Amino acid sequence: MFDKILIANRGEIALRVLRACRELGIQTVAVHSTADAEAMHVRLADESVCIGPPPARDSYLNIPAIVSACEITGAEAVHPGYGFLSENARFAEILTEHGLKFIGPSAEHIRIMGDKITAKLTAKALGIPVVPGSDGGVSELGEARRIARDIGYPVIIKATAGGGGRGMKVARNEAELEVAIATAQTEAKAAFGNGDVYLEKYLEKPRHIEIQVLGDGKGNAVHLGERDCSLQRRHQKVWEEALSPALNAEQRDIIGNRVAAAMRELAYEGVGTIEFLYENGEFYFIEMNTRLQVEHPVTEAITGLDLVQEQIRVASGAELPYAQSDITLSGHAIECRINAENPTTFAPSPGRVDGVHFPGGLGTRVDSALYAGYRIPPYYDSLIGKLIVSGKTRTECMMRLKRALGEFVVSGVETTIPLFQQLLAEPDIIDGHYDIHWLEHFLARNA
Ligand code: MV4
Repeated sequence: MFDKILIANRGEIALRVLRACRELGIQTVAVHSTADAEAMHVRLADESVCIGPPPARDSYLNIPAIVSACEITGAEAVHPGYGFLSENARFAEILTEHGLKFIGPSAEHIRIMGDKITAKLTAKALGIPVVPGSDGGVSELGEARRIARDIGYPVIIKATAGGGGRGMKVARNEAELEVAIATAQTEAKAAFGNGDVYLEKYLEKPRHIEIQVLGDGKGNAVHLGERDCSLQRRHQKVWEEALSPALNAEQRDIIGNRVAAAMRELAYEGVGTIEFLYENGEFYFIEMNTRLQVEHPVTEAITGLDLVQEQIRVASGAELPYAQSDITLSGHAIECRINAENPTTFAPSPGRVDGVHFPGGLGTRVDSALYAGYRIPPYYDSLIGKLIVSGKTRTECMMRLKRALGEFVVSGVETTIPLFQQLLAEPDIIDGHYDIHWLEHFLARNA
């Protein structure tokens, strides 16, 4: 096991990783920008190193500064958290070249999944169901027309370097196809420096269901059930739950076992998430995330596993000590992402947090780096905390969530807490009847 880990992140996820390290008896090194000198992750770590000025490109994305911080402190491994360098294959390689361990999958696996065309071809070859479309990129209109006629309109054009919803265009008929492809290529080239695009059947009202996996890089892998992340605004998840209200145990076993078998074949190391669109009882692979995700706590709640400790154990060379049959998925969990934003306009609301009170009690978890007097800097994302409730049933979770939101106090800045109180009064939310467009429609209705 490692003696010392450097945490290359900030905010709630830096605390999350720090807690896992401490429970494993591992020393922690925090890194921070000058804007984060007073941040909670710096206060709680055993040591800290300032790695640059406020803009992330000069600090949390500054690879030479992070490698130097490892060398200065004697850290043996780096946990990247999510965002920032967590899916940067070059970063993983550079750490390896310096004799440091990247806590996560191999650079090769990060690279494969980072290119959406390669990811989809890989998934298909591994027996994972994918959205019908071009097998590979499309560069010329005639080819695109043939594929679109074959799979049927509407179709969607996506950038291979995209992901997270950027660089997508829908064409509802052949007349719209030419412009959609040209626009997607131009936008992809400008945004990512790679204009390659591919084509898929456009699914009108799917749910976003993702499967959590964990592998040891030695051919052992398990799935840990799914999360339903359909409630999103502008491709930002707002509410996540495990398990999905839309699936039954048989559907879960079939897709879960497929995915776990694929990860064994890849000899995947670390945690990962296979994202699917789910419509009319069918799963369609769209992307794989090769990092720990924001919403991992709902999976922890239904499995009893500490996913960050598991990441660290497999990174240190341990084999998975359990098989799929040892994993039990029990109860229900819901996560609300709380942002420092106006709950109606979603305008960021940085500034001084005058006071905080976190809810507590059975089945209530708050992951947050806030404290009274903390100044939320304007340079980073606006996530200030996650409320995770768990219970025996979804109904119990909904009551617990309402109770916990009522206790939650953050004064001095605006937060999205009132949005969740509104959502809890919606029959569709109460019944679990929502798709990927539900939240945007709700917000448009209530604007
Ligand atoms: C789609 C789709 C419909 N059909 N692909 C958006 C983010 C990216 N990860 C994939 N996305 C979508 N891909 C096909 N073939 C609709 C979306 C989509 C979406 C997906 C998940 C959650 C929210 C979404 C909101 C709008 C569009």
